[in-house]
Amino acid sequence: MWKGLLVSLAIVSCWARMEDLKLYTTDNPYRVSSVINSENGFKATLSYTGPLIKDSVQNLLLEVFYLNDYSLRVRLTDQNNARWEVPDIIQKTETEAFNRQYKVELNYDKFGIKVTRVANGEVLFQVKPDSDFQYNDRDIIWPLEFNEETYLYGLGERVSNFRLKPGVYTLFAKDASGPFDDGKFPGDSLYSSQPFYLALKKSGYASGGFLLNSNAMDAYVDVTSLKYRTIGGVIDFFLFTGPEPEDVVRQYQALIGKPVLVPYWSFGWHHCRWGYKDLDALEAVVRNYTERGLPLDVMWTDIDYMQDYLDFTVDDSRYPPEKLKAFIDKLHANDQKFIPIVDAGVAMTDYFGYNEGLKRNVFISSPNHPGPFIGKVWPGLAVFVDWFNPNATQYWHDMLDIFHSNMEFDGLWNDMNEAANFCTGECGYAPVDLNLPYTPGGEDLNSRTIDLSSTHYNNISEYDVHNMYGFLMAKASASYIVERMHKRPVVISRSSFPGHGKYASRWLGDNGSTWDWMRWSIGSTFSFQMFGIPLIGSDICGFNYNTTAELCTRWYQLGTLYPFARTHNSIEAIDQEPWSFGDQLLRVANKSIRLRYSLIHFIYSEVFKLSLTGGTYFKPTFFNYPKDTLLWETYAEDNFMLSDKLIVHPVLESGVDHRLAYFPDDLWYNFYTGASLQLPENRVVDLSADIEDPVNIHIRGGSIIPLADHADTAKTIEQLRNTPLTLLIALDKHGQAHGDLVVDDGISPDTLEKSAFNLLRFEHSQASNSHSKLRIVPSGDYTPKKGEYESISRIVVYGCNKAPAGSSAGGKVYKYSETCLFEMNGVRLDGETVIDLFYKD
Ligand code: MIG
Repeated sequence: MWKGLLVSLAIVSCWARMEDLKLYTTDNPYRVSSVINSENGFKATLSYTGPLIKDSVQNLLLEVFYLNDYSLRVRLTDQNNARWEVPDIIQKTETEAFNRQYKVELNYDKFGIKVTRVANGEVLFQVKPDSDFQYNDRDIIWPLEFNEETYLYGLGERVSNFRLKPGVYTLFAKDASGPFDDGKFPGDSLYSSQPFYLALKKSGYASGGFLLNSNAMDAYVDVTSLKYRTIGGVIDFFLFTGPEPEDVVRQYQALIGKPVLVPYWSFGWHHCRWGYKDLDALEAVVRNYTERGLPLDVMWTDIDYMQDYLDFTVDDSRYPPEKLKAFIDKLHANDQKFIPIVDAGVAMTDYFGYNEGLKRNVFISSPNHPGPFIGKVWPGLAVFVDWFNPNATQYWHDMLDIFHSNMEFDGLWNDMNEAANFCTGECGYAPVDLNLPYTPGGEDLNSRTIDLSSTHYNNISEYDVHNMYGFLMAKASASYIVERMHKRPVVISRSSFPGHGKYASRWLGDNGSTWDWMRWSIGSTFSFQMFGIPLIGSDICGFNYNTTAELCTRWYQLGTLYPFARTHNSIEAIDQEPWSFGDQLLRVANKSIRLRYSLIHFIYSEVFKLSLTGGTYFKPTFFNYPKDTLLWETYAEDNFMLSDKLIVHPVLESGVDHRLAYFPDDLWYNFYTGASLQLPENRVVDLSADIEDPVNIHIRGGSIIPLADHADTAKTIEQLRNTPLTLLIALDKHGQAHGDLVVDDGISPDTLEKSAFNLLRFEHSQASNSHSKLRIVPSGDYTPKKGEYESISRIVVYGCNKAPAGSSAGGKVYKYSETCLFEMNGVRLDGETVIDLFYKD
């Protein structure tokens, strides 16, 4: 019996009637009682009435909170005993709903809950009274039914199609390199647990859900349903009503925290490889970049630099301190940055990192003996920081201080933080038998990680918090950069958990140098955009196995458009530096990096805005066209959009010089030439894609994009802060267009709190047949330094079918087929400005 709580006030009185109705037997043994309604939700007790199962929680407290008009929280906790709950992730939520977009109904007999969308009555999810809902101590099932075909996305981390096909997906952080996950039983684990999903129905309406739970779990995806099965914690479930995919993502990120503001330089070009065995090798790479006229923003170093793989140490013989200092000083003098790796495992050997941690008692405790848990990683035996210990962050910061005094890094790379362990459980001991009623992923959960029976501060069990290790390590690393270096954090971590993006970033881990892996990187990038980690990308040219000239060349064309653009390579693979395969790769790499450079203000501005509003930057095209069902699957992952302005169709296969490209119904211009695209009826266009040509990009009519002048000669993106801008205006069919530019110092950590940025809004509209106006509306409090973002050099108009006559800024005008060019006499970008553009009638 479904009963709407909105209309029901006399809830408690219904209960008597329910008493008589315990007739049908279902798999769900919980019965509802004591419902108490309140303005912002309701509470009830669920009592277990099933057969005697020793693990079943007897009395559950159900709490439903109407967080706001679009978000709902459903909590189920043990009324009698405390259970593990994930701390400190959820941001303060309003709990104020005036115009709720959802309706909640509770089934009064057997427990059941149904949430529908007010706008069209569709079921957002329901837990049916006859479902296999179950709440046993170490085996909880939260079965969501969607009632009609529903496409599901998210539920990371994995390498898979963006849309999750029916199957089982495991959420348990693990150092596993792929393979491609098609949902076959038992599920596969990867570096992170991200229990958020996006659901899309044929109506074109999207919703989302998030299970706040850090235990190992499986997610069973089916055509019309999703079932979470977790081995502990509580059910703390959040629903987001959208209705568009981008709305769902924003609602989710408002809950877990919007992305941290990262520095301008982090959008530059990053170079990395494992196996540069000494400082000479690093120097040679930087020299090669300079000598070959290639831009380089950030140089990285992998574990090679460490002394015996000891965290916070530098091998003095191979990286002599004075030469190393000079090397980093020179990078900094050239506006370049330096990022070293720091691994999770602290070597268990007589040195300051280990001794100091022992003294402060900040390591995870062994289940087998007094003292720290002992695993094995690169340095040999190793121990692991217990991030729940209140002294852990201070310890970590103090160690990083020592490290920073030897190697003046600008950002940090956190690896092996799932946490990875070369032993299964504790080295030298048999893993403690978990004796689980159900094992997510089907394989012993102690395999190659910290024994789940190990303990943290306050007796917190590794069993409950395993999935949070990487997130907490990255958070502590990020707070070092903010608190002790007073800069915005760049922490590129391998593992993550919901809330990670509020502090740190990610790369996609060990991929392979294959065409498949390059293609899969697109869907994985989409997923992390939803998870709230915009600064993300995969190893360009591929990590494992040998790349080829052609693959690497195509990967530059794609990868230089990732939000985070870094080439990285395994120690075992052949060289893949941009000069390793002859002139063609070198030329294309250079052109591709410089294309990114020309877009740098657009990239920075769009990602910056996500820290204000949440949302995605590098996104599936259907996020902008949610009703176009062909984009959901057929054309889901062979193209992407940058914000809502650029669509990209990269080449993802070998041996071709053109590709078919599907376009959603809109006005599109070739980004490079301004030629408007003539769409056939099926809107599939055969685009030429010679390997020497820049990647196919089209700009949507209605967009304004600021382009950096001198991108073709700059050595770093830092230089492009001080060059003029060209405004690219692509007209929609009404002659309108708009876009944004964020101007700030690009580095201060407190920019948002101080509102020390200027968000310039460009608005183009038609005043008459022969006259249009470009309005530049600034908002915010940043005063540019001299020369910074000073002026507009040119305005280029795509879709301009008249001859230009002049502008209020003076300067010459030109007409090239469908485009017009207005030279500006250094229009300044500081105050509110209107530029008039005139055309011959
Ligand atoms: O066990 O530091 O994913 O990027 O180059 C391998 C060496 C350890 C794994 C990382 C990879 C890195 C490598 N690391």
